[in-house]
Amino acid sequence: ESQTQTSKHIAVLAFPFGTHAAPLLNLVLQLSQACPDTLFSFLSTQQSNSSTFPMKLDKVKPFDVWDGLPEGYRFGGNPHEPVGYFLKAVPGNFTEVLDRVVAETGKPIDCLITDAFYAFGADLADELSVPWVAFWTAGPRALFVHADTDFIRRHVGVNGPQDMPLDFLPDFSGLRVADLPGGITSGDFDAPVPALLHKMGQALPRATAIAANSYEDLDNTVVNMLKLRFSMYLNIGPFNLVSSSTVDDSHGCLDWLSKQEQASVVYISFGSVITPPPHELQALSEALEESECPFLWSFRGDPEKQLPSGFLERTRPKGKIVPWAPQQKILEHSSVGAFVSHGGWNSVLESIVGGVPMIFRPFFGDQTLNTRTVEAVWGFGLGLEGGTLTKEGAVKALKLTMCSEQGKKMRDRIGQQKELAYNAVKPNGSSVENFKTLVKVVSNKLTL
Ligand code: U2F
Repeated sequence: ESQTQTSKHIAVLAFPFGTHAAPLLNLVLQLSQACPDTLFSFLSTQQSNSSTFPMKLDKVKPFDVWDGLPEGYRFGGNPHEPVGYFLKAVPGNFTEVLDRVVAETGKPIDCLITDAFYAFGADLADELSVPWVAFWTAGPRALFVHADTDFIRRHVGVNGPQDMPLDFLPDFSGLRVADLPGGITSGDFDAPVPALLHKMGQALPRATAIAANSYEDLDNTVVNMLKLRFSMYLNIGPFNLVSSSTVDDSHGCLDWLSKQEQASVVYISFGSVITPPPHELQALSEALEESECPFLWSFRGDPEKQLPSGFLERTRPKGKIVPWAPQQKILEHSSVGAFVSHGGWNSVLESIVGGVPMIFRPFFGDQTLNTRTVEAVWGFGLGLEGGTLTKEGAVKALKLTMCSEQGKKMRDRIGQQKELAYNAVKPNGSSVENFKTLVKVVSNKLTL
């Protein structure tokens, strides 16, 4: 049995919503390759494990924890609700399973890796006397505003002016209070996720190391501030360049793309959590028809029911709508000219690696921050006028991105950023070197 050959045991606690568990598992698979003598126990909910675990793995074992849902619970459409229930069940649901895993394997835990969301990782690691590695799945700038929430709140004031520039933070002058995630200066501070993130910001200085899915040259000023705040902040991404995932193209997206002209197609996806409201779906559909761009849409839901009547028939020659798409490969395809997205961090990184300018309709969390950062700091994407999808706003953004001088500039800038991303993962690149340091941390071989 492989377990008898492994000398170390690392426990991994995942956040089972959005695109969190998948990149964490990705990190664990990379670590498992680098530490063949280590057994990894990966704890998440049954639903999350069943969708993220690719196959039975020898040294990385999934364990299901309670999802916290009340008996007979039925999902009513609000994606934040199951998150709220789950957060009431932590950390008890995790520690219960951890105790069982240790008892069953006879292997005490040598290191704790958690989603950075879990501030309780600090106390848990102390109790176990092991290093705590926190994995941050979003961008450096979002981490920074959570780490500095108290300072920002004092400076802006609770419910302070939304249009106030954030120029009191280095390299934030292009951003405003309105671009911050909810729960930092306004909103319900006691709601489950804002409370969680506030605690996270306070606990993370206790982490032995923080690993993030980003790279040194992206948002470098902010990265340098994070390095001052934390004992060890390590960018080890972008993961879409360091891992090889299998491509599921059962809907023939890549074939379809290869029949389209260079940089002519608009790719649309709002990530794994969100579907825009009906009137915005209508507005985007009308804008696509008016702009006459070919489009590929990864659509969560039922397009027949949710898109305007006749739209599917009328756009069939130019458009392709699928329930799930091989997004990374699509964004790397030369036929794609723009990406309409919600601004999730994984999507931003994948668009950079594809060299595709973005148009954003942000919904929650870090998405508004990502939107403004790409638009105002990095200059390779656009927010929509008024922040939501209207026909006029979307037509304007599509025209600007696909066929204007400014669009060409955005493409040039993102092309340069793409090169920096590739450099980070070359042999001796910054992410590769940071990963080697992380391996030392998790195998307790670091001499500080
Ligand atoms: C949460 O993000 P989401 O899961 O909503 O969005 P992304 O971070 O952009 O990740 C979506 C992933 O799903 C993939 C896509 C990304 O890797 O390639 N995908 C796909 O393969 N095929 C499809 O048809 C559609 C998507 C949260 F909402 C964000 O605010 C956070 O930034 C993010 C990370 O913490 O998690």
